[in-house]
Amino acid sequence: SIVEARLKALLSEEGSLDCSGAPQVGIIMGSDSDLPVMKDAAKVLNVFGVPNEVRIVSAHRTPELLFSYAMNAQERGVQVIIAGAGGAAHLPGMVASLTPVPVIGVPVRASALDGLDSLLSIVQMPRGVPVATVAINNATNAGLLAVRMLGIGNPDLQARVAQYQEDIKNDVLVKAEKLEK
Ligand code: RP5
Repeated sequence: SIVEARLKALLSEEGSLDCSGAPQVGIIMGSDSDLPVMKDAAKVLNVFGVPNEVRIVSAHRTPELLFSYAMNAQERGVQVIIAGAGGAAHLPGMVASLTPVPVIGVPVRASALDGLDSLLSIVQMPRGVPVATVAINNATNAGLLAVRMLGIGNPDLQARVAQYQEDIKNDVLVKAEKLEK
């Protein structure tokens, strides 16, 4: 599809690995204009070797698709859904209302309000329907949170998360050391 081709192009620019297999994580977004932000979630999952799929599913423009995606995700083996949207960002909350699968919301900076609209739309879910909301445009953290969730039942994956934490720590320490010299 056009979306897959665009995503592949965006990922290959940054040298990401391809990751196949039945998707454990679904990455969905309201529009292809969200792809430049949301590709970071796919990038993280690919680096950690977690099979994932990327789909455009709009709460407002394709509500029937939203229903069928959310209602079929669990039986298709999807264990975590990452949903990004901008503006009146109903996608993560609507998906969370239709599936028992945990949903991570990414507020995309898409409109005149600098992403605050998306953040508040996603984070202010009413009691009973949780969406784990990450920072504005931070699809990387959404990917990392999904990996941590899957790591609960997968010691190898959890070990890779711990290694990643070591790596980012060492990265800071090396930079700090350079600065001192
Ligand atoms: C939302 O509206 C999408 O998630 C996107 O962030 C925003 C703008 O969409 P486009 O007009 O660029 O398609 O539904």
